[in-house]
Amino acid sequence: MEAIQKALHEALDAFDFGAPVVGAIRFGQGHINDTFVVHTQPETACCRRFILQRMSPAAFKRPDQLMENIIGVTEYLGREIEKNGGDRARESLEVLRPRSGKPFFTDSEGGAWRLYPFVEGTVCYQSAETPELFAASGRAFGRFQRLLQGYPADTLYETIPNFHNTEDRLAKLKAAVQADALGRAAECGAEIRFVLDREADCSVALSALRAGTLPLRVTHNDTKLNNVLMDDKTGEGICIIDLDTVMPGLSINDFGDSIRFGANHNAEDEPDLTKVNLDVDLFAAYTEAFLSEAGDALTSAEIAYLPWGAKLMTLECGMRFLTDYLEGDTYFHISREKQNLDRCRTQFKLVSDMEARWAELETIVARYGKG
Ligand code: ADP
Ligand code: GN1
Ligand code: MG
Repeated sequence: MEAIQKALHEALDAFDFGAPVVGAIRFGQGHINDTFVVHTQPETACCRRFILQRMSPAAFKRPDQLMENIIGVTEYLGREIEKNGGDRARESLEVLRPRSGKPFFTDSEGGAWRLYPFVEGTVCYQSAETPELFAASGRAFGRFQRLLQGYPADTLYETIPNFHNTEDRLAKLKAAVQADALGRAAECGAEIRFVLDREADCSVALSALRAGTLPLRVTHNDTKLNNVLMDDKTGEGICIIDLDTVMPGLSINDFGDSIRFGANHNAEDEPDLTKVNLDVDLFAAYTEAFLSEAGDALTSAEIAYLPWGAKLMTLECGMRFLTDYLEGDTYFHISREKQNLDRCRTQFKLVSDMEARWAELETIVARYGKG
């Protein structure tokens, strides 16, 4: 039996699902955690589903701190949603504890597992099929940012230190090139050069933070389209998920990571780069929607720096894929050879597009920003 299957069975025994479990299968397209959907069959009601996840040991060294963050944030969000007349069971995640009463279960190999109700009546998209859909995700992430405005940021643990520290990501890439553990650096010459040509860019947002121009906020830090569940009838963004990286950070990064993933029509690992293009109409749709919810909570400097958020999150993510490729694909899940290199290349193609259309991006942001 695969090690994870044994651990999965231990985890299934550790939680009280309130009804017999009839199956548990892998679910979703996340790159980090091991996610399973659990089906149960109550005697009189219809099937209830749950999301059972093993948190990635490669990404998260302190699941205890991570779960403390998530419990704090989801309880706070739940109260804010109720105050605004919303449905907290649908619009926020709820951590379901194991029988032990602890926030998560630890299996015999040390793996850490958590459980959420499956948010029914929702769809998780891998690409922005329409501008309306992308806009709906923008409103959801903008609302998330606004609702967490009053959350005490100093109580949050840094679940991945230096997560969006682009200077540190650059240093890690350089170290991976230097070590060249698998002899892969030679085939990545163009990609390595692409980054080195943009070394100064890696400090733009961090310098603005150090200068006090950009404030630290409570941010999600992983605002991909597939981290928001959309209502299957109305298409509205309902529930923000994947809260592992909620930490103090920059609002422009939350905006930028959504653009990175969503403002083009092809997959993050598309090997044919002629198909990978920044769609400026999608950029505009997201910008308008995000600012309609978060705009009043942001300073004019944060709004002015939004194009930088898009470019830096895309450059940084490409650097992270490249680093992982050079180190032997130990962090991001892969399902085929060179997938991380392909992912890196799509990111750098999008960075080039952003640079070529920079003035348009600034005009769009100015149009929807305040003032
Ligand atoms: P990863 O960090 O690996 O991306 P996620 O927490 O994003 O893990 O979960 C992976 C996928 O599982 C999501 O993209 C989504 O499809 C699905 N998912 C996660 N939580 C829920 C939930 N509570 N209800 C429904 N689907 C969920
Ligand atoms: C990972 O967990 P997931 O698949 O939503 C990663 C993000 C990257 C993204 C690239 C904790 O996101 O930072 O931007 O892959 N999450 C973590 O697709 O490293
Ligand atoms: Mg995810």
